[in-house]
Amino acid sequence: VVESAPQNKTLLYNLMDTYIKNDVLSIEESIVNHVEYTLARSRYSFDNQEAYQATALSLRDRLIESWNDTQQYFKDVDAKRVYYLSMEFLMGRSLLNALNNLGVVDQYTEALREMGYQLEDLIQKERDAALGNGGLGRLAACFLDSMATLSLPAWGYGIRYQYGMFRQTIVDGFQHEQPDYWLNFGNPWEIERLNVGYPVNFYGHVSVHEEEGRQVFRWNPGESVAAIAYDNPIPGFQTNNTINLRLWAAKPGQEFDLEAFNTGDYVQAILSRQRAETLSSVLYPDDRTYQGKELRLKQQNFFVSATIQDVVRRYKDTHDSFDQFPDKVAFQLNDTHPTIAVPELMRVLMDENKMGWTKAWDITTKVFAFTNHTVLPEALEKWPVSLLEKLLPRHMQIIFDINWRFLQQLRAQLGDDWERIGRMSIIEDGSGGEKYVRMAYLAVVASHTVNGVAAIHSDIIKETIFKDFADLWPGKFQNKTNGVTPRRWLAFCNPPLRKLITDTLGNEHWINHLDSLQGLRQYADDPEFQQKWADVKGIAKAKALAHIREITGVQISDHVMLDIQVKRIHEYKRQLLNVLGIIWRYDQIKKMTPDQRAQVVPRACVIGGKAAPGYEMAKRIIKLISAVGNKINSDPDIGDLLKLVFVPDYNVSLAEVIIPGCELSQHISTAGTEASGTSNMKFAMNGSLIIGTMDGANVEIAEEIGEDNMFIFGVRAPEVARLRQERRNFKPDSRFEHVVGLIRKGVFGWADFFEPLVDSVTSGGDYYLLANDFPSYIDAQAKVDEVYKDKARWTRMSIMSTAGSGMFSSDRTIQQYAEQIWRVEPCQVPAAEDEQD
Ligand code: GL9
Repeated sequence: VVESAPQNKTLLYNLMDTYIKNDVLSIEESIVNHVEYTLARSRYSFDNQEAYQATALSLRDRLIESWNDTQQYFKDVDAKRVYYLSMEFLMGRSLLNALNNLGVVDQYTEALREMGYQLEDLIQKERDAALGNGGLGRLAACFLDSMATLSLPAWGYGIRYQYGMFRQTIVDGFQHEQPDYWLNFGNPWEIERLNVGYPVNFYGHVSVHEEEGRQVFRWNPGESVAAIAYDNPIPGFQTNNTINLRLWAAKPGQEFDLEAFNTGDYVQAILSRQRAETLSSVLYPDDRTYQGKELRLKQQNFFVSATIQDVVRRYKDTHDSFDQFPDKVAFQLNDTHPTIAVPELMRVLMDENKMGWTKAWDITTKVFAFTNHTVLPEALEKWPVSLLEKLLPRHMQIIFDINWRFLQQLRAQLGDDWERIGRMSIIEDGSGGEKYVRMAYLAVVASHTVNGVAAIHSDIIKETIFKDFADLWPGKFQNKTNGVTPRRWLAFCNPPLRKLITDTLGNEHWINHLDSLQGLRQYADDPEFQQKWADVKGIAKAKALAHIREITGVQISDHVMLDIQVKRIHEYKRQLLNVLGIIWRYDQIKKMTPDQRAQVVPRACVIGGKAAPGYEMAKRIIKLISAVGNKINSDPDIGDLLKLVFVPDYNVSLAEVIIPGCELSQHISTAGTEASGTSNMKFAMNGSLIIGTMDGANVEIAEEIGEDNMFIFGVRAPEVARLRQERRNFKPDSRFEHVVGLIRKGVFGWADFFEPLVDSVTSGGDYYLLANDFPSYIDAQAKVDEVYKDKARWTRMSIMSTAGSGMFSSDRTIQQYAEQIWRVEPCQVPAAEDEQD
C-alpha cells in the first residue's frame, strides 16, 4: 500500500463541525440538500413523501455521526459487547423516535413548518418496519432502545426481510392477508454496507482427514449465499450513544459452481443464482406455531452464521488468541430461533480456527444465554435430524457430539436412570422412526443462563418443560421480567401525559428512571390533580376515537368507556371469552326496561389483532367478532350503550394511537399460558385500568400497582392442570350455556361456520377453561361498570396504574440482563467538549 500524504486531522475534524448544526436554518439546508442531491427532486416541488424521506436522511446524517463515534469508542476501550440475536425486530416507525432521542424535535418541527410542511403529516408517510410477529419481536425492539439509552456496548442481529408482517384487511368479516412490501420507497434509515458480507453455506458433505495427529473436518458445501449487512442506527435517549441493529440480506454467493454455467444453459444458471435472495425475503407470520419448514431453518442458519462470522472477525481484529473471547463477547438467544449459533460457533472455532473440542466447548458455554418465551408445546422447535443432516451436515455432527458428551455426563451424575436420561436427550427418538433435535434442550445445555420473561413464567418453566434441567443445574435458571421502553410507549406517544407527569414531578428524570413515577401516588386523591389527569386522558381518548373512526367508520361518543383488547388472535389469549362477555352484555341490555337501560354504563369494545394465515380457529374468531359487532352496532335498540369494533391491521403505529386513549384493557389469557405479555405494561403506563387473569406479568403488575387497582378474575395457574383433567365433568354456569346457545342458534348468523368455535369451549373440550372463568369474568366486568360510575375512584385507579408501572421499563429489564447475565458495563461516549484534549 502506498501511503498518500498524512491526513489533515484538524481540517477533517473541523469540517464535521461545520456540517451538523442545530439551528433551524442549517436543518432546512440539510433537508433541502437531501431533496435535491439525494432524492434528485427539486426544492420547489417535493411532496410529503419526499419531505419525509429527506427529513429522515437528514436525521440519518446525525445518527451516522454518533454511530461512528460510538463504535469507535467501544473499539478503543475494547468493551465487552453483547449481541442480541433475534429472528424478529418489530421496530415500527423511526422518525419521531429519532427526533426525540436526538433532542431536535422543536428545531425540525420549526424548520419543516417554515418550509410549508407539518411534522405530523410526514410521520404518517413512514411505513412500519414490521419485522416481527408480536410481543417477542417488539420486546427485541424495546431492548435495543434501552441498551442504547443505558449506553451499553450492544448490537442487535437479525434478518432484513423484504416482506414484513402481512397487512390485514377485513372483507365481509374475514381476514385477508396482503403482502407488506415495506421497502417500496426504499428505507432512508438504513446504511447499506455492500462491503460487509459473508458466505453462508448449505448442503454438501463433510470429509475428514488427519493433520498433525488430529482429526480435521472439512465441510464441502453444495450451496453458498452471501449475507450483506444493512445497519440500522439505534439512538439512545439522553446519551450520545447510537448502537447498531445489523440486519442481513441474502444475495447470490461467490461463484463456486461454475459447472452450472458450462452446461450450456447460461440463463438458467443466472436464474438459479438469483434464488438465493429468497432466503431473506419473507417473515414467517406464524406466532407460536412451529412447522418444520426448510426455508425457516435456512433463514435461521443464514443470519446466525453471518453474525458469528462478523463477531469473530471483530474480535480477531483486536485480539490474537481466543483466550479473552468470553470476556469480550456475550450472545443472547431470543427464543430457540437462533440456537443453531451453538454448533456454528463450535464449527468456526474447531474447523476454521483449529481449536480442540474441550476448549471450544468451554468458550461456547461461557458466551451463550437463552431466553424462553413460551410454554405452549406447539411452539417448541424440533428439527428433523434428516433435514439438518441434509442442510447442515457439519452442524448435525456437532450436535450429535454435544449430545453424546452431555449424555455421558448425565450417566456419570445420575447413574442408570435411563428414563430421565432419555427424557433429557437433545435428540428425540420419534415414534415414527424419525429423530428430532430439540432446539430448546440444545440451548439449555449450551447456555450458562436460561431465563423466563415474567416471575410466574420463570417458575413454570422450571416445573414443566425444563424441570429435569432445573433440577440438575438450579443455578442456571433466572427470571427477567419483560419491560417496554417508556420513551416510545409513554413520553413520545402521549405528549399531554408526559407534560402532566413532568410538571408534577418537576423534571423529566422519570423518563430514564421510571421508578420515579411512584411520586404520582401522593396526588392520586387530590381532586385538582385528578381533574388534570382526566383531562389529559380525555385528549388521548379523543385522538384514539378519531383514529378508530377514520379506519373503521364507526363513531364512538367520547363519554363511552373505551375497552380494548389488542394482541395476536390466539385461543389461549381468549378473545372468545371477551366476545362471549359482550354477547352476555348485549343480551342483558336487550332485556332491560328503559329505566334499567338508563343505568347502563355505555361501552365501546375494540378488538384488534392478526391471525396466523393457517390458524383456522383464530380466523373464525375474527369472523365472530365482526358478526357480533354487526349485529350490535346496527341494533337501533342499543345505540351508544354498546359497540363492538374490530380494528384491522393492528400494528405498532396503531398501538401508539390507541393505547394512550384506552380506559380499560383486557389481558385475559388462561392462567399459565401467557408467558409475560407486554402490552399490559404499556396500557398500565398510560393509565388504562386492566381487567385480567393472574397470568404472566399481570401478576407482578398487580403487586406493583395494587390488586385493588385492577380487575382480577379467574382460576390461578396451579389449579389449571386439575381443572383440565376434570373438565369433562364440569357443569358450566347457565349464563355461559345461554350465551353459547345464542351463537349456535344463529343469532349472529353463520351458525355452521362458528360451530367449531363453540364446540372448542363446550362438551368437554374447553382446553383454555373459558367456561370455568366465565362467571368470574362477568362479575369482574360488573365491577368495572360500578367503578366507572365513580369518576374520582376511576381516575384514582388510573393514576395508581401509571404510578405503579415504573418497574416495567425495559431499562430495568436490561439493567438486570447486563448485570446478572451478560456482565457488560455502560460505555458512554464522552460529550464533545471532553473529546478535544
Ligand atoms: C411471547 C409470549 O407469548 C408473550 O407472553 C411475551 O410477552 C413475549 C415476549 O417475551 O413473547 N412468546 C412468543 O412466542 N410470542 C410472544 O409474544 N409470540 C409472538 O411474538 C407473536
